[in-house]
Amino acid sequence: MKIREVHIYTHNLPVKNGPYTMANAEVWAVDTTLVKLVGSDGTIGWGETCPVGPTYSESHAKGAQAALMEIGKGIVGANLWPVSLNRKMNTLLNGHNYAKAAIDIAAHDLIGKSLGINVADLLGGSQTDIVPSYFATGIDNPDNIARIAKEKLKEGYERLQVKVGGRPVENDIETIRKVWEVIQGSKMKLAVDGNRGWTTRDALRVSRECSDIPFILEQPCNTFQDIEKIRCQVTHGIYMDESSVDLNTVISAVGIGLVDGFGMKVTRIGGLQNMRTFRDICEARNLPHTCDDAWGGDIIAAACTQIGSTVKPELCEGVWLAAPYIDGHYDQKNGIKIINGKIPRPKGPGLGVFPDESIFGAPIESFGD
Ligand code: 0XW
Ligand code: MG
Repeated sequence: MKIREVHIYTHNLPVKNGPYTMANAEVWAVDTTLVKLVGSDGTIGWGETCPVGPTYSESHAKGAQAALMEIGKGIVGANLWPVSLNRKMNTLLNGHNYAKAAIDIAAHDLIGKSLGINVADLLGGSQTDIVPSYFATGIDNPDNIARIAKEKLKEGYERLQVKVGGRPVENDIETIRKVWEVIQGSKMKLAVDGNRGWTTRDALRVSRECSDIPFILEQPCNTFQDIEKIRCQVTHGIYMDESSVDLNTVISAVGIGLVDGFGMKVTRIGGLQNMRTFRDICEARNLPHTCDDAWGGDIIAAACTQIGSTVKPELCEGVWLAAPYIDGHYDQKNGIKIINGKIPRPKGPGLGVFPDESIFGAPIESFGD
């Protein structure tokens, strides 16, 4: 099957009860970018990419739009099967995984809808229809974060990611200690996410001073090299998030035993085709990982949930969704929700969601017929 039309849309998503804060970002609203593909048989598929502001990682909304404008014309008439399509996109633009991901996701949705197959099955088969999620806090004072930990534990979440960095490290240590007082003895797993915000000096201090608390350190410092520097000096496991920019970097990190797992974003790695390769590399080395994205509505949430459901359950660290921070859904009926810390997987064809495109207005660009 071939691509007949490509349409690009943008849509503003205000952050409910904003801002969302991380070591390197304070986000009040984001612009998401949507791709609608029409196949040669008239079937429609949707993709989405939504950087959480311009400072979280090397992606931003206008970059996604520009990259998609660059690629759009060249993929009209291209083969929809994901391996061919990704190779084609790479002949049209170097890099820009996070933009290509929207096309790759739309292609998976379209193929699934055309064949009447759910995307989880296209990706190898789901292991569960109830996918575990995890809650990520923002940056706040230790008592507030401990209160959120208590609340989320009660709601049924089995994993909590506490944001740190971008402030005196003593506040981070106090936050970790107060959260641990709340969740100690429960089933809740703890991740401490620096979002690149600590120096290696700070990361070493936190690991030393909290050596009695079991948590993993997620992207504590800015670079791959920073992680290499602290790797043998910390007692906590390390997960890489922002630095795992492509499959090549993932292979390098896995190959030298740099990390104990990953916080992974579907769009950063280039979409569902690359994500399934990433999933299989992790399974070969027994490495746990999440299946997230930085932000976005029902389309990206469905993509994360579908691939998350195919991960070996022991290695699945959860699927994070921006849904709690977004008012409304693109698909009122099948929109993705978190219930008691878990996500019921939509089982319809393709991604299992059918966006109401009137929400997005007119396309900013269209290619094809
Ligand atoms: C918690 N997240 C998955 C959502 C925000 O975009 C940041 C991200 C992370 O783990 O860094
Ligand atoms: Mg992270």
